Amino acid sequence: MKRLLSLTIILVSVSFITSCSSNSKGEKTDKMEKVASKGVIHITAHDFKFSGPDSIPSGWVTINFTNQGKETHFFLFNKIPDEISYQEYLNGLQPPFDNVWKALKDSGITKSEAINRLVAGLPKWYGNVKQMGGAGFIDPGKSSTITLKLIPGNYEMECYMKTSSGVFHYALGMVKQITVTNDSTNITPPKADIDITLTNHNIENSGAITPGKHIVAVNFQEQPETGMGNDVHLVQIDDTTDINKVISYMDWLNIDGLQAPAPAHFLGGMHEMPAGNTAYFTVNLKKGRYAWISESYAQQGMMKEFEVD
Ligand SMILES: [Cu+2]
Repeated sequence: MKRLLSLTIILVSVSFITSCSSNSKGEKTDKMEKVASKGVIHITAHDFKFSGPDSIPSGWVTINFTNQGKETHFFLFNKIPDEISYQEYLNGLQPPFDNVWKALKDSGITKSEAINRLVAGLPKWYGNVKQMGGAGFIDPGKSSTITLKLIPGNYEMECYMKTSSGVFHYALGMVKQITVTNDSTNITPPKADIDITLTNHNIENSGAITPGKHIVAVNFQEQPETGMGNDVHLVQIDDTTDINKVISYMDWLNIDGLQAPAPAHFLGGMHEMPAGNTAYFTVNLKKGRYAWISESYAQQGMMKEFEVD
């Protein structure tokens, strides 16, 4: 039986790729490579495409992710199995996800039926796809800096938020091929002052959460053998926030899941990585209420509310 790893991820993977935009690409790539060689990469989200380098070094990499769009975005890195090409990856994953999403939306199939259909429709190599982290959900106009350790290979990067009419962002062009090269950065991981540990399926944290800037370490202690992975996002809660709407929003299999408009403000986070990895993201907190929340398991209680004062 196939591993239904992050469905989520896959999801993402798909479709109509817009090829990288043409203008002064050589010059741009050159510039990006210089930046990348120092271990700091800049990736920008627009409605609906990513701009950033085509190749980045392996090892510890710091990525500054800016959302210049009007919608909530994120990115997730999927390491493509060695035996297939980027195009085969997209071609293999797009139809099952498209079909299942259409059936959920138009025919009202149940979520468990949707998962069964996905498992049946996914290519054999799907179990060899590795989700390798990425910047969590982030509001328009905001940016987030993450640091994570990448291994060389061929990657796909995607955003699978949905527009208000239920179209995945990847289908509109938010998908990009990235090569992680053998050249390694010399940077070391940052020193975190907040630690989060993710297990099946709980969020624990330590370290004083005060107003101001923090570096959050996310320890992927456990990941499920099958099903979707554990990740964490930071959501801001105020008196107008309907927390049940937020919980429902986190799961793409819900009709309103990941669909614009977002029911709250999202401030970044870290997508799933294999167990044993640690990755980092920065936050700048003001006084107020927040929650660490999981994408796939929020409905099972994988969230933790807290107050900054
Ligand atoms: Cu997006």
